[in-house]
Amino acid sequence: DYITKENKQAYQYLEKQLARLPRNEQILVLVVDDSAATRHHICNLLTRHKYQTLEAVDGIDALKVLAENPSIAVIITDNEMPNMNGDELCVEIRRLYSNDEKAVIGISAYDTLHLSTRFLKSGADDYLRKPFNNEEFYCRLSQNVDMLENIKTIRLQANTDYLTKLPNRRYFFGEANSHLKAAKLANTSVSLAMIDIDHFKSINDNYGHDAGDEVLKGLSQCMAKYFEENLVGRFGGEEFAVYFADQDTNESLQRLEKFRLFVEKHSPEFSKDRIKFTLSIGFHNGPVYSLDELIKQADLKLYQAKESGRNKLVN
Ligand code: GH3
Ligand code: MG
Ligand code: MG
Ligand code: MG
Ligand code: MG
Repeated sequence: DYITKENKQAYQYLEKQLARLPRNEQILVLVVDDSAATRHHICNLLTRHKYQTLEAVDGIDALKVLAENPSIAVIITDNEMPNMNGDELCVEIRRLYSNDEKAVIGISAYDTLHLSTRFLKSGADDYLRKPFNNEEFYCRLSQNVDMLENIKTIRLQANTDYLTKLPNRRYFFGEANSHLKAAKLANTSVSLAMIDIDHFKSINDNYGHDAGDEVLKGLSQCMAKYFEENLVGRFGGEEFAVYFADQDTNESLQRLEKFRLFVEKHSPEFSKDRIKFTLSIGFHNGPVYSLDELIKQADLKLYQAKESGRNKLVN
């Protein structure tokens, strides 16, 4: 009996490490194989480590199951199947879903025709040859899941303003620009508001930079709720933008005015120093401009709001 007590403990530890229970329960894996026995074998391995599983009997079936279950993160596919081979399925999956969203692992017993290369060239992220070692299976799967999660995290961080957790300027521009393109084609008009805190510098000067940060965070939370149906972004220090897609102009203006009045009244609730502040807002609606032009126009109105006494909405 070569399994000593220490070995056994180490092995159990490894098993636990690999299982990563709380995470795996949230990972949905699609197993594609024309052999029911193989499907069941792989699904058993997956459920042993708490992964969620779905099955498909061939490529056509796999594409249908994928369309019905957008949360599938990993696809494990056989190669030799009726209708569509595994590498053909990979090509089709990559036409529909990027490597950032879904990982594909090819599995096959026959590797005479450089199948691993074909799989990888067709868009698979990894390849396993049958019969495979279970630990290698878990490791490769886990690495692919890690990769998907890292990409998700990096993308979220790249799009989010660290202080306020609002979408940042980069994300705002990307989203607004793609909507603007569509609006241009549809010949619809779009609106944008620039929102700027009045005399924010004096908040920093009087209460300190941390208090200023608290105000920015509080206001941002409120803004995210108030404009949850629109695109909100932090543009710069104490300057925010709201892009109104497909919303009636009067409705947008009413919402902004309501928000301005809410902040005027409730701003002390945003910080423990109960700092009172107000907002100036510039709004522009027009037939489709470029985003830069739209921002320029809204900025001009914001400037007018500042010049004419602040704490107001100019459109
Ligand atoms: P106005 O009414 O004309 O907008 O005046 P203002 O004081 O609000 O505008 P100004 O542009 O003069 O000052 C903005 C200040 O915002 C200056 C800068 O130090 C501060 N600021 C920028 N980013 C941050 C931040 O992340 N945290 C804090 N606490 N302050 C910031
Ligand atoms: Mg097969
Ligand atoms: Mg300001
Ligand atoms: Mg200023
Ligand atoms: Mg400013």
